[in-house]
Amino acid sequence: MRKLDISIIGVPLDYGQSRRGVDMGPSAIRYAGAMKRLEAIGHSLQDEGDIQVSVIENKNREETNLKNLEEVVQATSELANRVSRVIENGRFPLVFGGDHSIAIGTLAGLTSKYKNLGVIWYDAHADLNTAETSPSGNIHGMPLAVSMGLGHEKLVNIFTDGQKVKPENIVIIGARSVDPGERALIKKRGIKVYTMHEIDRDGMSSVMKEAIEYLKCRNLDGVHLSLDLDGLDPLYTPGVGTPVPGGISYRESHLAMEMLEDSGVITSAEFVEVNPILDEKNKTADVAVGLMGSLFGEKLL
Ligand code: HAR
Ligand code: MN
Ligand code: MN
Ligand code: MN
Repeated sequence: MRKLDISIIGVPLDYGQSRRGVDMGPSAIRYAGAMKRLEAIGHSLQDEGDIQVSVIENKNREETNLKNLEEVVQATSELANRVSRVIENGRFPLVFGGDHSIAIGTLAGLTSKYKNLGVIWYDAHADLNTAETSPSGNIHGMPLAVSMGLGHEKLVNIFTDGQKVKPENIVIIGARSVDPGERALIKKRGIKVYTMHEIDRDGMSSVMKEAIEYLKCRNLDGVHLSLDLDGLDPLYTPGVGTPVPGGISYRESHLAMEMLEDSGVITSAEFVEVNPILDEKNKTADVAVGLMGSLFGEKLL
């Protein structure tokens, strides 16, 4: 098992969507014992604290249907800087959200080291909308498109200009709520997607085996895991803003994390969309920390 020097970064951002409470996600995940859990496995942990998230006073806000654009730009820019510093110090970035728009910053910061980065997007949603295709204007439905270089220029040009991740280096797992514009983009760019259909039909073991093989064939210098807790069925993770029934089970998710750990491919990770206000006794944060345990090498025996 790899012994890692892990740096935790909290991002209490809730401006990428419309429900309050997800800004308390980092606290909930810390409270659920993330540090102790990973230290017990043998890793060395450092908590870098939270990114400052501010309301931007800007009387001249541009006309756009993107909600809270300036706030998301500010927070994700700072996150990108922080992530790049963490990897420059040879440490493993582990980011706690916050809504999924934070991935714009995480992926941007990772480009300071990884020039051919792979991404596993564990999510009920594809998060491939742009201002033109978004049904909601919520930026948390856009981070994967932004990272491919598609969307508002202020988001696309965070940290460095343009594309951060190549479409063929992306694998989406658990999708079951995909908008028409996202479907078109998946087809056009040939993004690899394992929907709930493939997970039901072939089983998580086969899906993860294929996904890992697929990424290993791409000559990647790193693989980022972006885990949206709504990827799991709301039965297991009720504390999320946009629950979608028919999701990945608790055991399937642990198996997925265990297989990623066995593969040794993951070089950074983030856990997002934990909303303690919508949760049942911190259940969702507890599940998040359990999954981290499996991802970082906790064994049953
Ligand atoms: N696709 C919808 C939109 O763009 C919903 C996005 C959802 N939520 C997330 N992201 N939690 O995974 O508005
Ligand atoms: Mn808030
Ligand atoms: Mn998401
Ligand atoms: Mn989602």
